Amino acid sequence: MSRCRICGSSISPFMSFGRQPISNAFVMPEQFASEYFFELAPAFCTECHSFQIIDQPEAEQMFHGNYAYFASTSRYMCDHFKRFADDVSQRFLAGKADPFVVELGSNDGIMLRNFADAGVAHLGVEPSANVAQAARDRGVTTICEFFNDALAERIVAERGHADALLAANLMCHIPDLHSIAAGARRLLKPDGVMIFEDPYLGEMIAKTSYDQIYDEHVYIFSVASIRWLFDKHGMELFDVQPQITHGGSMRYFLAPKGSRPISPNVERQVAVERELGLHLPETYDRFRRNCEASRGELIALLTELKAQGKRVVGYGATAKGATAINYCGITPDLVEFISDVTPTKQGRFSPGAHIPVKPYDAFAADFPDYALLFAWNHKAEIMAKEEAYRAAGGQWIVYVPKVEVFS
Ligand code: DWN
Repeated sequence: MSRCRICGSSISPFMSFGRQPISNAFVMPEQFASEYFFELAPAFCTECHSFQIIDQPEAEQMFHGNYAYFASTSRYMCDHFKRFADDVSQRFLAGKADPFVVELGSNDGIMLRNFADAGVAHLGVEPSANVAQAARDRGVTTICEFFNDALAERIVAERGHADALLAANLMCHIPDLHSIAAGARRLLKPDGVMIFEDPYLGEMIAKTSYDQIYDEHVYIFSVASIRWLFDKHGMELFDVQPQITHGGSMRYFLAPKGSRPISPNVERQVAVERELGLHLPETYDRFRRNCEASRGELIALLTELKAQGKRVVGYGATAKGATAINYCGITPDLVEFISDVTPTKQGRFSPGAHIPVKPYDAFAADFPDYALLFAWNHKAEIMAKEEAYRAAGGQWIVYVPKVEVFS
């Protein structure tokens, strides 16, 4: 039995994905023998509605000076964060004298550079030194630290209170959310807002996108779980907005209690979650069965293609892919290599299964028969630029929302 990180109730895992590696640790052969593994097992807390993994590796093992993920590798995500920044400016900063914007987990500055370019005072808080430096190189003021209540106090002392505290694909990575929520309350001006987005539990369950569950994602949030948590810290959820990014995300809008009218969107989404049964243990039993079925279908397909002598190559060496690869038992025997545009991943091997990661040119120079789309969340963007592969007869394999081949 384990304790819920949010409310302290007892929780137990409803399934296990088995031994999993650090999802963004792309390794060299001399590191194979010392690779770190942990048991990946999710649980749902019926008391505070939080969905979380039982064990998570230490933060320093995941976020450090060689962090592999640079958010700006997707053109679509660059546009998405431009729209996010514009929306924040128009809706919450207009008319304010010298607004101050803070972003947690600001990565390579993909969002904050829009504020930097507009001359808005800003601060990125990013614990991985290499991506933090990439942000600085783009003119984004960034400190390389983990955010918590103590850092919030320091930022207030050194730079003042914030008008907007932003985060994207960050909150779900942090085990001690109470410290984040307390820090957010401390950092914000009385009329300030906290806005963040993360992969959404409702979408994950509906799409059986089990690969959203990996070391970095200690939580997958619902509206009910976010409302429960921030209520304990004098903060109120005043709006929510579904997003199509990362396979279906939710954007949460929070403010000090009583400072803003509450949109009907909040109650509406909580009602949707009850209809989806997100509060019921049987929903997670069904999810487990769906994961098992998906795994069986994907492995059967890859095995059959191998028997037919077809070449299969992975597309996008995603962190998500670590769960899919290691849970399903995908080996270099079934997937020849994974193509990825990120230089820090190239020439290395995927965590756990050790499938070679090669530059995009390796894919383009010798098209495979099938491309297994680990970056399925970027499907529209990737399909738009892979016309030549399609024209050459190349086929795609996806496994979310179901295992499927298409051309
Ligand atoms: O929360 C997180 C999300 C936002 O980013 C982190 N925990 C880690 C990371 O997760 P991921 O690796 O699953 O994210 P993506 O955005 O699905 O990764 C896409 C990968 O595919 C990158 O390595 C870049 C690569 N890629 C590519 O090779 N060609 C992406 C595109 C769009 C392409 O055309």
